[in-house]
Amino acid sequence: MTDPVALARPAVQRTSYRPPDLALDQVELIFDLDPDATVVEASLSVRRAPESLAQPLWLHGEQLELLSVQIDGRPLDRAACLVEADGLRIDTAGASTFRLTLRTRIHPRANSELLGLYCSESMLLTQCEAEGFRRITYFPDRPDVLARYEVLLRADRSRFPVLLSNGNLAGEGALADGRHFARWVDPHPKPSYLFALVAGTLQCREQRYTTRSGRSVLLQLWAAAADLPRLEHAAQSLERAIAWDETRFGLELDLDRYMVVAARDFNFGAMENKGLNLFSTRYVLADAQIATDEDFAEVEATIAHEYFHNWTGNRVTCRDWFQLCLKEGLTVYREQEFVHDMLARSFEQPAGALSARSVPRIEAIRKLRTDQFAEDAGPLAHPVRPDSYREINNFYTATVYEKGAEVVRMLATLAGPQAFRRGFDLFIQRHDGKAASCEDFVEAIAEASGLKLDRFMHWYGQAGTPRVAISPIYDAQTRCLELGFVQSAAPSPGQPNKEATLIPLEIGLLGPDGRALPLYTDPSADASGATPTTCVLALSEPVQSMRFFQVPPGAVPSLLRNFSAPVRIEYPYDDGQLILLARHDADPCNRWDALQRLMLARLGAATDAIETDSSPVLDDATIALLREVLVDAELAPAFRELVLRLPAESLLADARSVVVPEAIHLARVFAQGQIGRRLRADWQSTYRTMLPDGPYRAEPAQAGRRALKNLALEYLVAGGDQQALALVHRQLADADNLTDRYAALRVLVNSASPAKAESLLKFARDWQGEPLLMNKWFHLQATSMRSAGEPPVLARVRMLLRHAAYSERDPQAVRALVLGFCADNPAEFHLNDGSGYAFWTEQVARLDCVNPILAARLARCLESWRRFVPDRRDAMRLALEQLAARQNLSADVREVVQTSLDG
Ligand code: B3K
Ligand code: ZN
Repeated sequence: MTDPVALARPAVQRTSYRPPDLALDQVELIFDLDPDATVVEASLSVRRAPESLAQPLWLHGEQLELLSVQIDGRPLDRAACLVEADGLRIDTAGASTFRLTLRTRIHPRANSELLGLYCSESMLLTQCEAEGFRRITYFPDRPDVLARYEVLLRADRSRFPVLLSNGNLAGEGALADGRHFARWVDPHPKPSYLFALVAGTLQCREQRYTTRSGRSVLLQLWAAAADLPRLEHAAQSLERAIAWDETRFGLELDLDRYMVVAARDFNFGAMENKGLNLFSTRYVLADAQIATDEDFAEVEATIAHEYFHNWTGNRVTCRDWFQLCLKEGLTVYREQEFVHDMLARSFEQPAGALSARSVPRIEAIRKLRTDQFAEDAGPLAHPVRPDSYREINNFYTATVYEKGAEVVRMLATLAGPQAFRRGFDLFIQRHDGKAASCEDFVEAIAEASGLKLDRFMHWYGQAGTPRVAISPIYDAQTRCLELGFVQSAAPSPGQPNKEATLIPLEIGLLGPDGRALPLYTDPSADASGATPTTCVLALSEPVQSMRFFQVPPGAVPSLLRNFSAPVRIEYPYDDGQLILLARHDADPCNRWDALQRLMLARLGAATDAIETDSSPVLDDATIALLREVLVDAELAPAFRELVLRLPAESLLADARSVVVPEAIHLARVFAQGQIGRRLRADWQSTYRTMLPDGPYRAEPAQAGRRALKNLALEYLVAGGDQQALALVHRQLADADNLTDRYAALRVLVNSASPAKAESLLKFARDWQGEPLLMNKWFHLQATSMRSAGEPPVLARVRMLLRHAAYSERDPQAVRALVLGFCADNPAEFHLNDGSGYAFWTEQVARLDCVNPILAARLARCLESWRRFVPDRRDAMRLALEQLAARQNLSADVREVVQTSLDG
């Protein structure tokens, strides 16, 4: 539905924050649930701030039908209430404490935005973050108003046998006319965005967990009956997450009951509602037939993420939505640490362990560089803590989440583990049960560590990715290496000038033989002692330098180890130095990074060649280096797979001054073919060596072997190996798991094989009753590569829009098919006939009438239009302008489109 206030809505400014003018001691909610018309009675125990008494009371509210208002049990005169488009103004005649009772009617079935109370299949459920509670009842719907909630749910028992809300079950029973009730009491004060209810036909898998203080907690995971066996992995992940938070952060589960519910229609991955997490099925259900290894990992990480919010987000919440990164950045950081520790547990033996453990970190770095660096360089760039927004839903971004996590990681690096933990504890202790700001967090870390963090605050306030240019001066006589550092940041929308910030830069030095050198920062240092081989420099000036002594000629610096800050490093590495780092760096992240740099340079040169109609080449030295990695049994298979997988087209685009999508695509296809063909024998033996040693297990070591095996398959087919297609078909037929089946199907679909149509049909026939698999099937086709003579991928996408398993009301299906095509298939989306942009305009406009949050996500696919070759640039600008000219755009889409054009 189009938001009628979209055009009028002014931007919200961070500096305009005012504390709430009321407090709520208690909130009682009664729901008479019905998909067509639900009646909500909300009783709020209000205490108004003395200075606000002369003003009418303001409550947020949207799309509500107001039935009645009472104050202290007395009906309020209609004249004392003014219903506005975005809320309700009530004249409370100067009363300071009173009980306000509001009855409203809402229409869950008509709610296609999936914000507030809505229907998913036969279920009723809620999504309130960020501002969805105001679509349930009139309320001070802001995160700094915390209250205790008691909830009474009433519904028809046969249609809604299960009735859930936050907290503990305080009673349930039968009512007249086949109806029943459940009463839930949440002992912990919470903001309205953490409210949740679920009603439907669900079953649960339950277990008990004893916390470290000896409390027994009931853990329940709810899903449709048929999905019950698919909750095992999530249940085990939840137990691991609870235990980890106790040992690693000293945080215990504070509830008697903790519930997780799987729902098909959900706008995001999951939601951390207090004691009642809601999950999109994709992020909670897993078994070998419906989930890939990646999905298993994502389920574990998401279960953990939502659980960790119980403290970072729920017990300590955000003062206002500008502080979103306070809960999201910190929780992503905690999630990443959890994933790392779980992996370290499964790779305890030394062979390949270091490289195996580094895989999630490298994945995180790659994601940040691909998604967040691009966001930071475009018109929608915003600081980790934005300064203004029109629609907060548009700010659940890679910057707030992923860069937000890097900001927390930098604090941990600067403070060191013990001081960071002391600061974290201080933050929790000080703000428990309250709403906090980013300053509160940084102050706690500063206090516990003694660090001076004033300059560090620029990380919260400045958009854009800082650059650190590093230049070496080596004096052979004194054996002194001086590194000069210049930090800078390009202007970003609304921020023409940037200040120097505090950057932790972890570095090491490699001798010409690849050995780690001790870092002597003092000329008279005694070379006999144990001197560290890695250190963290804290850069805080625009220009500064650092000297290292007793450095042999030919030493090579390893910079930004473990990606210690979200910056771009510029250093005049030559190929020989990169090869040295790729072979020997003690930091696996930098080994990977050195190879990335080499491959980006080679692919850049190949793109140049294609753009100028000459023949691309790939030199023997690069091929030889890739081979070394491929056959190095000391390295974990998962690490080798990461290193050997070519950078995505979107990352290659980031390195171009002008993006010509088809040239980038052809360059990547060329390199893939070369690497496949010239290393054919090695890929063949890798495929054989990596074959499974037994039935499928979703555990990291096996998953790593599968990943490398499937990469081998991809390269073999790309290299034109005639027998490889037979391997693909065999794997497709014999696989006992989705990872292998899906990988084989992908390779086949991206090949020129005429058998692909039949295999695609078979997959759909076999799995038509499984929405999760049908979405994968959509995504695979939407992101597929076209062979010579085939029609454009868009023709297939348009056909699939009419498939019975596709619905534009289902966010997962839309993400798989429409967003899959527009965001993850640059070569086909940016065809120079403009067909992709016409499709985009049409789909954004359609979706905006159904689900503006999702439409706004799709709208972002043109944000980097300015970077493209003129014909595409102009076509994209035109598409954006056409969309902007439409009258009834939602606030969500309008903000994205307008900012893309203006910025
Ligand atoms: N907090 C939710 C995301 C809600 C998105 C609202 N626009 C999930 C998470 O980050 O854990
Ligand atoms: Zn989160």
